[in-house]
Amino acid sequence: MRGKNIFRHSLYAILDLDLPYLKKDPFSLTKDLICGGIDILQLRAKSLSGNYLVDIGMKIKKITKKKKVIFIINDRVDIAKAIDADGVHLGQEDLPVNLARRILGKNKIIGLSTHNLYQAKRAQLQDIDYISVGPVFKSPTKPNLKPLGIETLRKIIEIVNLPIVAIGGINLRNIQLVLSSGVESIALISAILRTREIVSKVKLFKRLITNSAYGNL
Ligand code: 3NM
Repeated sequence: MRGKNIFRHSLYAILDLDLPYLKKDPFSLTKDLICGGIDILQLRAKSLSGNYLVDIGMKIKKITKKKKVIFIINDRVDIAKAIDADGVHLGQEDLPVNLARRILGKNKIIGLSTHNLYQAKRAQLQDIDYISVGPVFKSPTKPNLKPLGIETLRKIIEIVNLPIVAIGGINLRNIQLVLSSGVESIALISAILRTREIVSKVKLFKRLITNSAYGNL
């Protein structure tokens, strides 16, 4: 799974179980997101206990595996290892990348959050598979983070030689601008989860991403 550019033109959904507005249980949400056409699913649940997260994670993994959707666990390298997820996504303050790599092995995906050009450049020195860059715009999910803006995203794409996932405040009004930067992947939370029409919303985003791959911007 590592090595190929699995991020190119992908839709990366983040299912954060701590969000207050989720309309369904995690498994129905996973099925809806997959039915809409996501390529990658990240599970986040900062407030959940380890055993609960393992239980939910194992059930979600069964669903993603059957549909060939990549399944990433946020932050918890132990849980990713325990349930044999496809990889882990680390923040700047989480376990160091080299330790996560030692635990997960060379075939798993490791992603790292970056929030500026310095962090993105430094990420290239580490054994990782992709970086997220954000928040590009003001994010309803993380309203306290200062947006870095589309120009900084463009600069990072130009300079950094790693697959890049754009994140933060991306919605139907601004996605074309983000796609025009040439970014590999688009990560979404509120734009696809704060709705009752998850399947149709995801389909819409996926179509825009696919169209951009064929130059129909
Ligand atoms: N990480 P929404 S922004 C989880 O900048 C997350 O690293 C960010 O949610 C970063 O699509 C963010 O609702 C929230 O803005 C993204």
